[in-house]
Amino acid sequence: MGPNGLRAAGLAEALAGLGHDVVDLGDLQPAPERAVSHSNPSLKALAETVSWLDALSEKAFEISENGIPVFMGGDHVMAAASVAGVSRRAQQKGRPLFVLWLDAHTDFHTLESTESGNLHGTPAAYFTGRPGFEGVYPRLDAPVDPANVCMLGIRSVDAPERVAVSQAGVTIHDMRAIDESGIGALLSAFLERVAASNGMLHVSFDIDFLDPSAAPGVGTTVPGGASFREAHLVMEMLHDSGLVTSLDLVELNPFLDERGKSAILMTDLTASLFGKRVMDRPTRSFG
Ligand code: 5AB
Ligand code: MN
Ligand code: MN
Ligand code: MN
Repeated sequence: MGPNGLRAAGLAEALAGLGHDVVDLGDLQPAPERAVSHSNPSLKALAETVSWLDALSEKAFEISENGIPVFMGGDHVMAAASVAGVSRRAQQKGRPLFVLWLDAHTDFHTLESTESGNLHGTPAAYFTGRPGFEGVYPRLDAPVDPANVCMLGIRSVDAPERVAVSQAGVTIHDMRAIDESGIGALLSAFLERVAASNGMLHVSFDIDFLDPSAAPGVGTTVPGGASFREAHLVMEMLHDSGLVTSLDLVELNPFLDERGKSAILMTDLTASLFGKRVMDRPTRSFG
C-alpha cells in the first residue's frame, strides 16, 4: 500500500510541478521463486522476499543508467536490492557509492543474528558485504564500503547489530548526536566527503526516521525521532548539494496512518529533496 499512498498524496505531480520529468514505472513484479533455505527457522517470508529482491536488484541497475530513480515501498528489505543495483551502476561508472541511511534502526542484522526474523532488519548488513547472505539474497556484485555509509536518526539497535555496525566502521549519528551537534552539521560533514570523492549518493529514507508524532503511519514506531523541521532541513540540504543520485521511500503503511498525514509528509519531504523551497538563497557547494 505504501507506493499507492505516495501516489495518492501526489508525489509525481509534486515533482513534475518543480520542473522535473517524472515517469511512474508502475509496480514491479517479483521474479520466479527460487528454492532458498536457511538454518534460522524464524525468518519470515524468505522465498517470497528473495523473489522481489531478485527482480528489484536487476531493475535498479537498469533504471539507474539515467535520471534519479525513486524506489517506493514497501518493506525496507527492498533496500538490499535497490542499493545492490545502484552500487553495480556506480562500479560501472568508476565512482564510489555512498549511502545516507535515515532510520530509527541500523538494519544491520544477518539472516543468522535477527531474532524477530523480520527481513527489513537486514538490508544494510547485506549491501555492505557482511557474510551470510550468499546463495539466498541476490548475488552482490559491488558491496558498499561501510566507511561510505552514514546513518542518521538511530535510536533502536539490537545487541548483535551494535557490535557489527561499529566494527564495520559505519558512521552512526544517533539521536543523541543530533541533539548535541545539530543535524545540519552532521549531514554537512558527510556531504563534504561524498563531494570530495566525486561519489554517487543513495538516500534510504525509512519513515520511522521521523518522530511518530509527525509520521504515525509506520509499523515499528520508536519515540524520540527526527522532527518535522529536522527532516525538512536534511532534504533541503540534500537538494542544495546536488549529490543525490537515487532514493528509497520505505516503510510507509497507509493502513496505520492518520488522515494521510505520513504519506503527505513523506511526499512533501521528497519535494524538498527535489528542490521545493520557501525562499531562494545562495546555493552552498560541497567539496
Ligand atoms: B526497519 C528490529 N531491529 O530486527 C528487528 O523498520 C527492528 O526497516 C527492525 O528499520 C526494524 O526486528 C527494521 C527490532
Ligand atoms: Mn526503521
Ligand atoms: Mn529501516
Ligand atoms: Mn520496519
